[in-house]
Amino acid sequence: MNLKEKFNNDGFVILKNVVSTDLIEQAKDLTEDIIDYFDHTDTDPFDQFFMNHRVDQGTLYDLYFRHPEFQQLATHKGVIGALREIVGEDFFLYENSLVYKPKGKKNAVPWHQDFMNRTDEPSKFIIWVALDDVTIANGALKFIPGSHKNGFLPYFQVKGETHHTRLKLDGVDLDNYIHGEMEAGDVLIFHHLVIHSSDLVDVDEPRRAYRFSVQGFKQLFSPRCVPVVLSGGRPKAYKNASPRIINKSLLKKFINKVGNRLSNI
Ligand SMILES: O=C(O)CCC(=O)C(=O)O
Repeated sequence: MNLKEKFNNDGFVILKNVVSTDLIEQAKDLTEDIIDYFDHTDTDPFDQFFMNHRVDQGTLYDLYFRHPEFQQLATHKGVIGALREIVGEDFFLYENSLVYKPKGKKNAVPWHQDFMNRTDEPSKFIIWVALDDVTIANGALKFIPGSHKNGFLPYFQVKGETHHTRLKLDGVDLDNYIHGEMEAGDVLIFHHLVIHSSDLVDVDEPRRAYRFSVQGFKQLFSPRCVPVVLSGGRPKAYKNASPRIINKSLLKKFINKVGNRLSNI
């Protein structure tokens, strides 16, 4: 099976040894600084543009725009090459964050699909660049292979949590999961509809992954900031692209966002 066939079959693939140790060490060092800084303050100089980091829940947001070190990971030749095989030539950065499991906190992530409340948007492809070895002990993701083929499933939301959208479990077969174990520098790519979760852990070994999602040109909308083209984007792709907000719920979200920005000026 080639990469695309394996991805289509399972809903995820892990690529070994893609990103060099230098780039991984650089990102880890920076991550330590960011967490240390935001452990001691609520003041974020970028807060009118980006989501606030949640060091209590292990999510640092919008690092691509804040730190060139993470741009190097998202635009890495090996990562973009693999994505081209799976997604096609033209895609842009939809959103990005860094996910880890703070010790001593409620760090389990219950079963879910990503973007479960965005049923009217095109498919997204989520990429994890492992900064540490990701093991069962430190909280590897668990996947139900092939579950992306069943489309969006019913969900409920828990307010205030970073991973707020959760799968309603009735009738969902969760027995045959696989752990996505990785070594630092490996890259995981998964479909946003594949069912996944991770367990509560309480170990000293960190599990940090730079996580970003991409979307094809079918709908040029990014929930924060602007669509940053990561691959292709030559005018021949424009015929597939809708630069407009094409449905009412997106239009409402967009108007609210602009309204909030204006009222803060
Ligand atoms: O950090 C975790 O364990 C879960 C992250 C997750 O669900 C995701 O990357 O989509």
